[in-house]
Amino acid sequence: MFKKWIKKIAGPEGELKEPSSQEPVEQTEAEEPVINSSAQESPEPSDQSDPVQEKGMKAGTPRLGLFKRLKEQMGKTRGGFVRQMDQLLLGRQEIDPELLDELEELLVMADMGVTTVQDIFEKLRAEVKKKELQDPLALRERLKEQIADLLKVPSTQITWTPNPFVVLVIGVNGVGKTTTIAKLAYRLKQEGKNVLLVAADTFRAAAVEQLETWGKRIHVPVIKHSAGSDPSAVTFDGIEAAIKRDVDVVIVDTAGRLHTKVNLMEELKKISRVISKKIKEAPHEVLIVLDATTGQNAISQANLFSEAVGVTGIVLTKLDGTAKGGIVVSIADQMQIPIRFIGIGEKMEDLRQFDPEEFVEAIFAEG
Ligand SMILES: Nc1nc2c(ncn2[C@@H]2O[C@H](COP(=O)(O)OP(=O)(O)OP(=O)(O)O)[C@@H](O)[C@H]2O)c(=O)[nH]1
Ligand SMILES: [Mg+2]
Repeated sequence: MFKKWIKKIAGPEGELKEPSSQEPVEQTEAEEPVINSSAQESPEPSDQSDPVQEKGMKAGTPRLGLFKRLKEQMGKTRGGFVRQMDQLLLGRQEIDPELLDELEELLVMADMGVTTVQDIFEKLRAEVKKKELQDPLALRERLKEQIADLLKVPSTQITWTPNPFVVLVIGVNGVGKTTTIAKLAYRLKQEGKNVLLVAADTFRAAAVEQLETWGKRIHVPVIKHSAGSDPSAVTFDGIEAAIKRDVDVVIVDTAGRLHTKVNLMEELKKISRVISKKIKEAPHEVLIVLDATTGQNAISQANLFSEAVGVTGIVLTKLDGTAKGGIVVSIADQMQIPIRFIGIGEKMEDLRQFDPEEFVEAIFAEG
């Protein structure tokens, strides 16, 4: 019986999702960056309507509703492993070894990662043995605390200075890089920052167009070249434009897939080098975007990208789409790279600064 529902909530092992819009094309040999190449900028939008009212961006949520929205959007995780955990604990008078075993299995199935879960339960079992933990409710509280602790990876906040502050966004195809960039740009703009986007995903025409469309919607300029051109060249022009225009934050969008993975990493290294040539200490932030619905796969992706370019922060998207929100814990524990933002939906404000306490409260909340 237990095994049956555990399978039901866990679902099949998450495979990498192929985005429908992406057609594989031959990768062209990367050229050396061209100084003063014909950088094009998307025209200033003539449409001055409220960007949040545009298609795909529903009206804003009042500030007070932020926690409520987080809780709602994490509904799948709460309804998934958290509810199953509560069903296990409900009605039990004491903590017996079977309960601990079943809970442990549940957390592994919720993508929390075998090593992470083992570490948690080693501590819990020791506390039970010493009679520090006596009843299932106290166990639930302790588990919540432990998860919150694991999520608190020591980190400094993003400073967004010096300016232009360069953010390089990387990750495999379809994880939500471009959408995240739009949400982040929107957020920074709301804070009064002058933002510039660079369309360095020149792999397919649709990618440049997608970023341009977002740029128009949120009224943020986009530096682009034509599709198929050298991503490093457009990056070079983007950084140059950012310096010239006194931009506060410049965000570089990159391709998620080229001909082979090796080439993608080489390309990213090259983009990063081009940025540092213009601004020595840049990119100031290298954000890897990971899709929560791909489960443990996300960890191997993060490792792969980290080896190639020094990742400084993680964005975990599509947390609204998984019953196995435990992946957050696994990533924080195993990567030891701060989770900067989480994507919890398709609205503009659904990119949240990651707050471990708030996150744990939201998934463990009643109702
Ligand atoms: N539900 C949900 N969907 C999201 C979230 N973030 C991104 N998406 C969706 O994921 C899909 C892919 O997003 P993109 O931003 O195009 O992904 P990408 O990484 O830029 O993809 P490539 O350019 O192909 O490498 C889109 O349909 C987005 O709307 C999120 O937090 N929640
Ligand atoms: Mg993209």
